[in-house]
Parts: sequence; C-alpha cells; structure tokens
Amino acid sequence: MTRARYSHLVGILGSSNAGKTCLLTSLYLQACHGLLRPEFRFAGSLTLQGFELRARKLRTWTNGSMPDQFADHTVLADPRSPAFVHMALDRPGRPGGQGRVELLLADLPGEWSSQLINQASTAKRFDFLARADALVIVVEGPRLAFDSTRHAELMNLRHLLRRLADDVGVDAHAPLVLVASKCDELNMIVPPALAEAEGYARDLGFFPAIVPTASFSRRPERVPNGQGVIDVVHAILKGLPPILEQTPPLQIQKPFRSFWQHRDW
Ligand SMILES: Nc1nc2c(ncn2[C@@H]2O[C@H](COP(=O)(O)OP(=O)(O)OP(=O)(O)O)[C@@H](O)[C@H]2O)c(=O)[nH]1
Ligand SMILES: [Mg+2]
Repeated sequence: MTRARYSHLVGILGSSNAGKTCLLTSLYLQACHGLLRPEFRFAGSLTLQGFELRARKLRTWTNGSMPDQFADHTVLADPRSPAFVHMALDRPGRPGGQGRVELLLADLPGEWSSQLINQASTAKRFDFLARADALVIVVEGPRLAFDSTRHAELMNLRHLLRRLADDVGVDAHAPLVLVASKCDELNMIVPPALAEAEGYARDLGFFPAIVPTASFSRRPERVPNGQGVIDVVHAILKGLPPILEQTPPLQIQKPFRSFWQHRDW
C-alpha cells in the first residue's frame, strides 16, 4: 500500500485502558457516518474488518445503556509486530485529489508503552516509529485531573517521552499530539497537569499539541460523542511540513525521510 501511495503513518501510544482503540473507533464511526463533513469525507479503508471488530462492543448495548467496556483490550495477532488500521480521508474543498490523506494508524496494546517505560531494551520493537509521520500519546484525562493519580500519570508520561526521544530515537520534528482522553468526564476541561507534560516534551525538542477528546461520551447530554477526535487529525496535519500535508509524490520517501530534519520546509 505504501508503495502505491504515500501513507501517513501515525504511532498511537499510551498505557492500557487509556482509550487508544476507542479513539480510532470513534474516528472510524464518525467518518463512515458522514459526521466529519463538510471538511472531511470518508474515502475508504483497507482494514474495514479491523475497524468493525473494534466497534463490535459499541454496537451491542444491553438494556439501552452503554457498556462499561467500549472495546476489547488490544491483543496483537503477532506479539512482535504492531497492528495498523487504514483510513483514507478526503478533503473535498481541495482540487485534483490533493485533499486525500491515507492514514495508517498503529493500534498498540498498552503494555507496549508500559514496558517501554520500564525497560529500555523493548525500544527495538518501536523501530517502525522511525518512519512515523506523527505520534499520538493518549493519557486518561480524569487520571491527570485527580490528585490521587496525577503524579503517577505525569511520571509515566515523562518517562515515555524520554524513552521515545532517547531510546527509540523518534524524530522530534514529527508532530506530537498529547491527547487527554475521556474528557466527557471533565466537561472537556483539559487537566492543567497536561501543560506540565507539554513543557517537558518541548524541553526534549518536540512540538506538542494538546487535544481533549471524548471518543464516546458517558454524558452525551453535556458533551457530544466524538468531541475532539477530528481535532487529533487536524493537529497531525497541521504539524506536518507542507509537502506532507496532502498526498505527496512518492519519490520523497527516498532518501529515507531526511527532509524531516528541516522544520521550515
Ligand atoms: N468516559 C469515557 N470512557 C472512555 C472513552 N474512551 C474509552 N473509555 C473507556 O476506557 C476503556 C478502555 O478504552 P480502550 O480504547 O480499549 O483503551 P486502550 O488504550 O485501547 O487499552 P489497551 O488496548 O488495553 O491498551 C473503554 O472500554 C471505556 O470504558 C471516552 O471517550 N469516554
Ligand atoms: Mg486498545
């Protein structure tokens, strides 16, 4: 697929239960139900079955109430290689197919992030991130907001960022989106602690954006379902150098993404 078209590869990290899979599923359900219009139009997916499997729990409610667990814990078919879901989005406002973006989104189990924090030797399995166009780190908003969990969450986030910079060697110029998930439980107020993590990411050379999301709202009367999810895509596209912001010519993949070194492309 990547040989046929330039695809934007996005690594999605965060601890178990952070809401990574729900973020992807919410994006998928909004896209294929036309809820991202007029700006974006769903232009297909080569992994429809993968999305549908992830959405299965959300489609079966019992007694009219939302399930406690919206998605299954992510388990990889091959525990050594990451799983990707694919989604093409079109921006109809742009002429000549220039608005099309092919997203390859890595849905990783939370253990990958936790093990990376605890053991630098697991960094090798993240080698694919060297090719990533963007990184998304999902943190549970309520855990960052509450006194009892804030410190541990911040520490984990700091360690994860440092590991990504030092041990995985991700390109700090690639857009980094810090997603505060489950913000329906916080009335979409971004936990102030996230600004601390943002500062830390900047110190490491990243250019982070903060996005609060409510992939599936437990309080839909106050916070609509899916709020903020498309902002993650916006933040990714906005952080890309102009040549990558739309479907770029394939040749630019060679030589190996050295153009990334220049922020002002
Ligand atoms: N209130 C609220 N809860 C959410 C939201 N998104 C996810 N959750 C809850 O968090 C749980 C875990 O979400 P997942 O998306 O499976 O988490 P994950 O990061 O993929 O977890 P792993 O696959 O174990 O790494 C869900 O089953 C829901 O109970 C949200 O937007 N709002
Ligand atoms: Mg998951």
